[in-house]
Amino acid sequence: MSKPLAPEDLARIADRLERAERQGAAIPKVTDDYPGLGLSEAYAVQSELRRRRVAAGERVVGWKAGLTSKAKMVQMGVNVPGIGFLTSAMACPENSAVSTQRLIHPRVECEVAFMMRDTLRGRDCTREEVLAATAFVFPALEIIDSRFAGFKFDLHSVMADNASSARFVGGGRARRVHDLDLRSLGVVMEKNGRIVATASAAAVMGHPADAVALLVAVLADMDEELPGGSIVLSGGITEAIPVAAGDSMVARFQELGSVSVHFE
Ligand code: 0L1
Ligand code: MG
Repeated sequence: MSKPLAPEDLARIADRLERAERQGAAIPKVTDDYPGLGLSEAYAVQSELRRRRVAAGERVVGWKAGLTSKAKMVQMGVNVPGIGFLTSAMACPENSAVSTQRLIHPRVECEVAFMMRDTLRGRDCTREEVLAATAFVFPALEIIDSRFAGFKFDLHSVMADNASSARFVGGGRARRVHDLDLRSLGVVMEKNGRIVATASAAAVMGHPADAVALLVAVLADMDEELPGGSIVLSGGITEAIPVAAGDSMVARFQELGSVSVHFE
């Protein structure tokens, strides 16, 4: 077992990640310099990044589960899901133009988003509890942007990096969960009018609500809860699609309509 990192080391890692994000410049993954970084220390760095963003005036508007589908795990070579926070500064309007200027190597994921009505807490949260606490679901695109060179990392590095969170877009139609079978929802991803991926939402842990339950359990490990009023992104259904300035992405969901974004 390696020695725990000192608080100054965790602050230094947060400094590096914050600078990389602000400057849009990649850095080596955290474990290259801190091979002993544990998972709880990685989440402590993530919490420090969250604290700094809130201190700078951003609001935490929700959370995301990441690496929740086989396609994503295979793409990234990481086989354990994790979570990240979402702030008001990351939210982009439906069909808006997102600047790539401050992004390093953005990729787009299509996800089922949950709007929570009730607060959830605890390590044993179930799919049924998630569905009962959900006000509605809607389709979303998440724009991820690893701060690490070559988009290459391990689980601990990427969780310190807030699970590669960068921007997100909600759109389509809000639907009540009890009017849908979330497992069998099909989605088609298009880049510049061409189909680049298709899948069903069951790809996310068998049911996207299970990803929300997992997120609640990870929050419980940090002595935190998922507050009512939070947005939750349940994880990329297909692999993430690389984008650059000039590209347009659309995800067309069965039952939920479509959500789109452009890059400039
Ligand atoms: O939202 C995600 O699934 C991303 C989690 C972190 C891994 C990645 O950057 O692909
Ligand atoms: Mg995602």
